[in-house]
Amino acid sequence: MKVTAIANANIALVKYWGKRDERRILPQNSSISVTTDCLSIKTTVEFSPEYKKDILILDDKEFKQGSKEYDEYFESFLNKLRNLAKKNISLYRHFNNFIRNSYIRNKFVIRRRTWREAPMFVKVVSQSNFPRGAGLASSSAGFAAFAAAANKALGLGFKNKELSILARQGSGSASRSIYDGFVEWKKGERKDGLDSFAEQIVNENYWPDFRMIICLTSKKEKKIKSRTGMAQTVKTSPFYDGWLKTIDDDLKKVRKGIIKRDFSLVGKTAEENCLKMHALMLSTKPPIIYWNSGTIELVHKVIEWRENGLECYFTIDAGPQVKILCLKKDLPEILKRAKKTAGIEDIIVTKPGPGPKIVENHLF
Ligand code: 2P0
Repeated sequence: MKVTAIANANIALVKYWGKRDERRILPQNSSISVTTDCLSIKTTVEFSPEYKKDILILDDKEFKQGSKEYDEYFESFLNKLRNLAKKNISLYRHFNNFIRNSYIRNKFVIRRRTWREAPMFVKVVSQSNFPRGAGLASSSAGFAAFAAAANKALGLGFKNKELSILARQGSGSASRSIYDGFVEWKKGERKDGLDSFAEQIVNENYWPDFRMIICLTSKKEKKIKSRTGMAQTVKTSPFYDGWLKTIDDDLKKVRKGIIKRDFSLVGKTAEENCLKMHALMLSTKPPIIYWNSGTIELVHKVIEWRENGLECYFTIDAGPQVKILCLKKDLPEILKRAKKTAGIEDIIVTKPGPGPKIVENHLF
């Protein structure tokens, strides 16, 4: 069965940077994000015994089995899906039908394999409407769309909690893109990761005045992937324990700020949390410096505008892009000023947006 899903990237207000279990993708700390309404990835998946290998095409680029990216990002996720499929009864019928039909078609006797023995490969084609791998949380949207489509294609029947656990095993931040609005990924305590999933704090309509202005200072793919960078940080930053000690307080403030729609509390805490994460990156050996001159220019501007009475805050992820947090009433003025700032290549305005959707028009 061919299924297509669309999911949106989320931007963290309290960041995830470091794993306690790299294989299961279990984080060192909980995190909070807002799902965007416009950074979207559309993904079509089809599992079929007719495919002789996995075929993965992301933004027109094929990721071949055996390549570094395939091994690092897809192999274990695809095997996970195959294992889930084997446990699934509805697939039994699908495979038996396939085998019966091919028997009738070919008019020769085939050994009646059980569905458990049948090879199960997948074709995945995915298109994003924003640059991948540039610090815009593309893996959050990518794996959320992939998980949502696979859930339907394999008839898994997962609800949000299980879907969040599944998406997490593709990419940690994808666990949060399963929901609309403001979302918290609870780190969990269990070794098997069954209590490490995201939950919604409030839905996409709860705080209609919340805005994020995404200022792109470079569309190039970053040199250090988040996965590699965060592992190196956990191993080498002398500040990592200090970071973990402050997280509960940041989570509490951002959660409370969201529920009370207290923009100052959310903005101030998110900015401080982002700077702490970048202090970790800078203190990693070898250092991870995602910022460029446009990033620094905008950071200074946001602080200056705020000091002069225009309330706004910044957050920056694993890349050079600056996301300015503001309220709807201040959007036109901040946009005008951001456009005049040196080093900005493009600007995208976003607000709290929806979770994954299944759609009819497939990519192949
Ligand atoms: C976040 N980032 O909370 C943080 C802030 C980047 C900076 O989640 O290894 O791509 O696939 O779990 O999810 C980027 O990490 O890493 C990330 P994996 P992921 O949004």
